[in-house]
Amino acid sequence: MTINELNEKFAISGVSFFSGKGELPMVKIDNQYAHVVISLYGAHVISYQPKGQQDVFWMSEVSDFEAGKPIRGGIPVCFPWFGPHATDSTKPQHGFGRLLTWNVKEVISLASGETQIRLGLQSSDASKKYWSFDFSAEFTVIVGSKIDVTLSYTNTGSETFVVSDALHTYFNVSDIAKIGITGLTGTKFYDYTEKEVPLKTDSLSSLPIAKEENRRYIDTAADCIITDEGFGRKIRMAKRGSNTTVVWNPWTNAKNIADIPDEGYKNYVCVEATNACNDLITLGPKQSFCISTIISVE
Ligand code: TA6
Repeated sequence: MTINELNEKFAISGVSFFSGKGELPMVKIDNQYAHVVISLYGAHVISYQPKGQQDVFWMSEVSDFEAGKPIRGGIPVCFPWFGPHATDSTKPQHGFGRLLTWNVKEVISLASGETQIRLGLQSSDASKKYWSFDFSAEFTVIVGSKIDVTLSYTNTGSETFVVSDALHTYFNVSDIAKIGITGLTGTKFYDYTEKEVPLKTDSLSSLPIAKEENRRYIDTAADCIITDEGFGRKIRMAKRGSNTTVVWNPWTNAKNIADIPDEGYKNYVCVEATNACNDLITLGPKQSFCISTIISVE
């Protein structure tokens, strides 16, 4: 659909579609609570700015905005696998959900004054280049004093499939030297900064980002709180349908990542609602699953 057609069919008060960076179709939502921008390419939340606040999400100023490449920052959707493909290294890291354009299903204003948008993605020739299965996925965002983001997917075929997934959120922070992450004390994690990926237990009361971190915490549904002394705020990341939480910051390895400025790692941390490791999702025909992240500023 063209931008005009999207606006004719789905625009409501405070919600409009536009051609964003790289001419990617995007939607902006303004209501009494917040300003949000979502790219239909990747079903990718680019910005969430609650009234009177800095953006909650970090976006790389050198991100690609180009079909076939992921957007760096905001909330990339990792589906139907998280990380490298299990058996085929030619397949894209983190699946193809972030590499295809999703269609708009519905935009509504809720009685609470919140705005809800639903996007959809079905299996197609494009998805079958990466994954042979039949599926239908939905991406729902509710914009209010919290942003509530849900990825749901259904097996619409006749074969069982196994999925790992993530809502791979990049949080905008004043300076990583001024933050601490709580909620994971005593939780076991695989440390992906070490070649052998050892299983460790987090013994810290608050996790600082003072070196490269790539932790996959297992068996946890707990909220995480990022306390940011520089911005004088706490960001809460709650979740549903996720038993793995990933914390990632590349530290100075950012200089080897083309779409992150060399010093860009100082202004974000990823805290991700994930299903990975021992927490894979197996869906038989007609079965569905949902993962959500619910983010607010306190
Ligand atoms: O969630 C952490 C992670 O899996 C890291 O290993 C790192 O590679 C990151 O995601 C970013 O992945 P991307 O493909 O977006 O560069």
